Formats: sequence, structure tokens, C-alpha cells
Amino acid sequence: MAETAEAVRPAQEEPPLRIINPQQADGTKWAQLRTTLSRHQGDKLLLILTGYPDPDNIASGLAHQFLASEFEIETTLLCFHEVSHQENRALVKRLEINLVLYDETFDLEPYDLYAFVDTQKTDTPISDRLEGKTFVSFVDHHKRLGDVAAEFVDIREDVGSTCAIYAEYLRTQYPHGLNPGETDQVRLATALMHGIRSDTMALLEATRLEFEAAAYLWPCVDQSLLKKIADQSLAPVVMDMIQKALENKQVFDSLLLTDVGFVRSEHRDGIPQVAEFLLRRDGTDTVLVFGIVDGKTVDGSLRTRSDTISPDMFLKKAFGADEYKKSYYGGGNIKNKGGFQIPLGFLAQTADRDALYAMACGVIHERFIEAIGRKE
Ligand SMILES: [Mn+2]
Repeated sequence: MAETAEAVRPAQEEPPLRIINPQQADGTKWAQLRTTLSRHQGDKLLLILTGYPDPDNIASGLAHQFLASEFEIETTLLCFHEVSHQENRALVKRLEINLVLYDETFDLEPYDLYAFVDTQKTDTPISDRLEGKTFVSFVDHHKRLGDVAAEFVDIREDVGSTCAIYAEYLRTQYPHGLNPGETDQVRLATALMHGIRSDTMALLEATRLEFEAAAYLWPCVDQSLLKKIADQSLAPVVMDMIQKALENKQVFDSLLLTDVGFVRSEHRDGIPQVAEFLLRRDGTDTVLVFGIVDGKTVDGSLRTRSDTISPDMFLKKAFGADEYKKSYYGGGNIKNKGGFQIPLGFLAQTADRDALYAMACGVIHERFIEAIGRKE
């Protein structure tokens, strides 16, 4: 009479619920960060955003702030450049994110700790003033440049965004999800989702970690707000830059090199937007766009979908390093994007702007041609 349990199951029984079992987060790294943060209970933390604030670094900073608050650590998000890209402005404004723009009056004294997110570089305009403070953490997804002297380091070159790493910490700390009833948590989830989308071409280049993060964050994301923030309209000034870039373009097989002239710093974020736009040109897989920002710095962006070009290696090889500061002019991730900034220094004082521009163009062209292995 040995009937199996299956066979005796009543026919009218409802089919079993399909249990969606999300991949459990690997909690190892969060356990380490947790231990680190708990050692600094009650301290004040300066979270430094190097370079231009973008969705991935802003949202990672917010997540860090949120996680650190569990340990009564008060965090200030400090940046050195104004948020210029209209999409990033919308993010900061609509989510009411408090980013502090550094100036000389900023008092560093109350801070015991500092940390970095989503950056390769740890040199900042205040590096010498951070001495004596504890470098508590460094979390990033760009190519590792060398040893990082932080108490906690998490560098994952194979993931698409720093936000996904922070979402893993959140998944470990709050396995039942964030709370959609809490405005702060909705803001955090929405910002993280935007950061993830922004660094992965709206998930086209996402890794498993981004999808797991998205599944975790989704119940708490304000999607209508996300749509508004991600609105891809182009500022008129960016359109003008595209026009200039098209006029100046030089095409070498699948590579495109161009420049957009003099750019004011508040429009600097137009440069990567131009590069992204030109990458859509059929037959082109790599684009380098540069301009002179505020008359002082040659600033460029590289975008690629080539299988053979690593933006990080390419930019370091092409433009080399500043021998005094001992840091590379450019860098990026291994997959699809990078940027560079080369100060014009003393020569920027010339009244002959055309000559200055021609000189900068000449050098960039030369180095680019050399890096792609062509000699004109
Ligand atoms: Mn990033």
C-alpha cells in the first residue's frame, strides 16, 4: 500500500506558490565594513566625492551615509565640483540630497574619519588637511591603481556600478528589504537604482550584482520619480557641442576623435554626453571627445564598445602621468568608459586663445594617433 505523498494529494489542492528565491547576498564584505564602522561609533565622517558628482557616486555616498547612521556616525557628502549635468541636478534636487560643495570656509576640524566611493583616485584638494584623520573606507568598481591605505577596502573591477556593491551591503544588513513607508529609504532606493542604470547603459551592461540589486531595491523605488530624473533630454548647450564635435571629427576606421572647443565648467558634463551620442554612429566603436574647460584644463571623455580597447589602459598609455603629482592624467574602467584632465598650467595665461587651443589639439591628436598605433 506504499503510495507516495504525491499520489494521495487531493486533486483540488492549489498549485504550490512559486517562491522567488533571490540569490542570497554574499555578506562577507559587509561583515567587515560593519566591524570597521562599529569601531568608530559616534564619530563624524567626511565622505569625499572626487571629480564631478555623478549618479553612481552620489547614490553610493547616500547608501554609505545611511549604513553609517546605524553606528551613530554622522556623514557629510563633500564634493569639489558643482553638479553640472542636468540629469544629476535633477537627482540632487528631486531627492533633496544634501551635497556640500567645498570652499575655504569649510571646517574640517569636527571630522574624525574620511572615506571614498566610486573613484580610483584619493588625491583631493584637501589631501594635506586630512592628515591625522582616519581613512576608514574605500569602495569602488574602477580598475585598482595600487594599495589603498583605508581600514576597509572593497574594489570589484568586474561589476558595473558602485551602487550595486552598496546594495549588497544593504541586502545583507536588511534582508527583508528597505521600507517603502520611509521617505528616506524610498529616496535611497531610487537614487541607487538611478546610479545603477546610469553606469550600465540602463542595465544593458549590467552584471549579475546589478540585477540582484535592482530586484532588491525595486519595491522601494519611486518609479515615476526615477523616470523624471532619468529624462534624457539634451541641454541646448550640449546640442551645440554635438554640432561642433561633428564638424571637427576625425575618423580612423572604428575610432572617432573630436573636440568641442572652449567649455565653461558648468557645461563640462556635456563632454561625456557628446561622446555617448557619437558612439551611436554606425561603424564607430570608440569615441574620444575633448575640450578646454574654463580656459585651464584639457578635459576629455572616452567611450567605447570595442572588445579590444580598455579605456583605463588606453588613456594611461596615451596621455601618461603628471611626474610631479605622480598620478595619471586619465583613467577609467576596463570596459567602456574613461576620462582625462590635463592642466594647461602656466601657458593657460596666454591671451592668444586660438594658439592655446591649436597647441592643445595638436598634442592630443599626436598622442591619440600614437596610442592607436598609427603614424600620420
Ligand atoms: Mn561608477
